[in-house]
Amino acid sequence: MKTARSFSLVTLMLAFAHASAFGQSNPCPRFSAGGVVANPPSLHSQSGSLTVNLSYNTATDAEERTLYCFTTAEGVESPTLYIHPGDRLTVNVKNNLPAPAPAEDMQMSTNAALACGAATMNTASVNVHFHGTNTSPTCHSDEVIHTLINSGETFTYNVTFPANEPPGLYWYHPHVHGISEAAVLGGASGAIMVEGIENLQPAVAGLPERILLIRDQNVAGDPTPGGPVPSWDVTLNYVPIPYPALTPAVIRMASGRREFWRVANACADTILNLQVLYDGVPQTLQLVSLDGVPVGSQDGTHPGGIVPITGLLLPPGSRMEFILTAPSSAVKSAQFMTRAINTGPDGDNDTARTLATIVAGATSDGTSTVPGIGGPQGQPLFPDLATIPITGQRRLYFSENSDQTVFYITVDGQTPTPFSGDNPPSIVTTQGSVEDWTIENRAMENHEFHIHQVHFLVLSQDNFQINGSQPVPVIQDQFVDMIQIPYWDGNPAHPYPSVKLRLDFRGHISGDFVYHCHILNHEDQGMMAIMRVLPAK
Ligand SMILES: [Cu+2]
Repeated sequence: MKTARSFSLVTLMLAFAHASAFGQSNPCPRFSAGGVVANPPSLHSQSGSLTVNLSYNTATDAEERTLYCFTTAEGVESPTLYIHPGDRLTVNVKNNLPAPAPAEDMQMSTNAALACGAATMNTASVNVHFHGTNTSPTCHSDEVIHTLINSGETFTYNVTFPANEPPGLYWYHPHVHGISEAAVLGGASGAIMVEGIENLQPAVAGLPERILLIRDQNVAGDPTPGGPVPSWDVTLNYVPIPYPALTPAVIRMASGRREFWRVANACADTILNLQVLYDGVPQTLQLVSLDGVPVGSQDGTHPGGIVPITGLLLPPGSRMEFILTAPSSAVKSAQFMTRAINTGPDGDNDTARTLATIVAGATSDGTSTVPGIGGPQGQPLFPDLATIPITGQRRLYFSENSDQTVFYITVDGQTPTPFSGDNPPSIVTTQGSVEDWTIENRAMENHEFHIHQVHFLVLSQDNFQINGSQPVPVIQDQFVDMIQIPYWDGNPAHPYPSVKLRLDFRGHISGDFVYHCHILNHEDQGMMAIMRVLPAK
């Protein structure tokens, strides 16, 4: 097949780029700037299960940046894990990082009974979060509060996906509080693909499938951000777009052909606002899915629908999947880009960058292929949520201390407290509840709300315009697991920007969920809290 052959050629070219950049010994190889983008390697479940052995490694690149990565025994880095709804995903994680000095050990929790894996945390600790998945937060599943895998240790995850997990793009990354930003900036992340989207969104069946993970990393030399200097560099499937040259990566598409793009903002900190331009004109992206949930499928009465958009703000952690028609031969220049973000007076410098130049030719390079229609549509995970009576309402807010060294997410009326695994849950509810949460931003920079274990329905986006921000129309009434609340302008006469979300705890999952800002620098500095979902009696 043409697709398969072109993929292997690209793989060979990229393998050469690896070797020339680092030699054979670097366990976390990265591509050279200007490289051709190819899908990550993939592993597929069979007969209801997928078992993966991943080692956690570190290296230092030529710019003295610390890299981190998950690799298989064969040296496959950050594989995409393809599973079906209802499958069991087993991940055996071996931490290959060198042991730090004993003085670095910190107590993760003072309650030894809560330990999951190692009891003390240090700078070499790791764990794994299965972002967006509606899986259990128990030890050996999607648990991040107490799970620690330390240097030399091996730990097994057995994650059972529900039979009604929405098909789409999810991702995995380390989530040890205090060092999650460093691990994700280091590149230790990969995609999880829950299969079957073609049965809910038939328009994608048989199309070339392009998986794109946008990551961030420190800018070489650590220049002070501002003006043209971004707070972080970004990479596209490990092809860097480094400041100051900002050389874009290359995406090779078959001229005029449609592709299914599955894009994750796998950045630790960088907010993206993605567009595709042909000769300067924003192209229509046929939006298929947000955060792993097919758009228009939420009410359970129809499988899905396509929403045309010309771009989308994508918070860290978020995913968008869309159909894009490749440029015709008449197009002179084509770019996949992120626009600049207004993050607020106290925010980061997330600058505009061309991520890739799109080159249209005879073949679609570096892609795989979406299967044909054939499987079941599955049952909706969140039936009737828009119309069901709610059982409670809450108000939460993001805030920071005056010198921006401590970050909080607080239930209104409680005392702002930075996260600790020893904190009691800030919210307690019971399985079966349906709650509306208003989340305000009382800080002068953008924050990005995420909760583990469940998606939420976006009911409203309020007071965004006080600082010139705009609500994001396409996420209204959709299920997502990430939402940005833009910054407050500091004017006491102005209301706080806020969102109203409906959360569904009727599912099969109980236990301690965490919610936090997905700018991981903020999460590491305290902007996370625990909610406890008690099992239904
Ligand atoms: Cu934040």
